[in-house]
Amino acid sequence: SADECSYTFEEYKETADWLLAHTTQRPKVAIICGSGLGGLADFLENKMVIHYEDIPRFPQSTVPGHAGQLVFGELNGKQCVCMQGRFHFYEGYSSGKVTYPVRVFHLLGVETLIVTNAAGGLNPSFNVGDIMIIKDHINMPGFAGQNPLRGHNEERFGVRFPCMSDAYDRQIVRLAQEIAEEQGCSNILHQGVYCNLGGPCFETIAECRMLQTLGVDAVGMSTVPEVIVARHCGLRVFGLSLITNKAVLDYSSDQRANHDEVLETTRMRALVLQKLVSSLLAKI
Ligand code: 6GU
Repeated sequence: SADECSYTFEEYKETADWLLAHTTQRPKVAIICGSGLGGLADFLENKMVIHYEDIPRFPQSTVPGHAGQLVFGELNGKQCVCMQGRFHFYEGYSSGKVTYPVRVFHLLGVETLIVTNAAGGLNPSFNVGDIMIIKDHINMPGFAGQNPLRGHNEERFGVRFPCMSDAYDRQIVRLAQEIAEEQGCSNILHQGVYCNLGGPCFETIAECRMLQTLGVDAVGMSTVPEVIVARHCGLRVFGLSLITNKAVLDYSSDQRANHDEVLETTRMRALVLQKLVSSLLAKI
């Protein structure tokens, strides 16, 4: 169905066991790289690359230009696994497919999930190219019943009614803030609320105004389903949004949200974001 995690425990297990048999690496951290931010995986040492199409039961990437591979390796001395290419709901994947890798990571022994994304800035104090630590989220599709945990609850992953008031690990947020100060990039770093919409349309002006009224600082089309499934199975979560453009809030503006601007900003700032994640890894 469109929104259920309809896989059996054994299916996730089969994928995880296959991966455990095909690499000797045992990462404790998984990183899901957002659009234009997959370059992080290129910095891994002792890399082992596995294409999604070679992994049993793993969802397949269909979008040209998305790498579609898991990269195992060491970043700043820490073993990790990176998803280069994530699955988005707007591509037609069910939220069960979007979040499939998260449960596989859990079965691999991963304890911490780091998520990155490109997002539109709604907070007027945010500039294009700034980075926002996700301190909380609004799962907008959830208001209409679209939740990745809808359907049968697999108790081996987690409880029926998981708490979400501590979704984003506050200790890691503090560490990231400290590192940003050390690296001299705290002037472009904020904390805020991320809201996901289904996409693929960018928001109307009325929708942006509504989101701003609701206390949203950045808006995007990803991340929250993976975070919900990660928290359900007990992973610690840390998230970063790169503000790639400012959401349009004014009818007299001739700005238009577009994907080229998103990609241009990720090219400009990917290294700063990658450096932050890399330094953080050494400390978690
Ligand atoms: Cl303005 N909106 C959404 N939904 N996603 C985005 C974005 C805006 N900018 C980057 N990703």
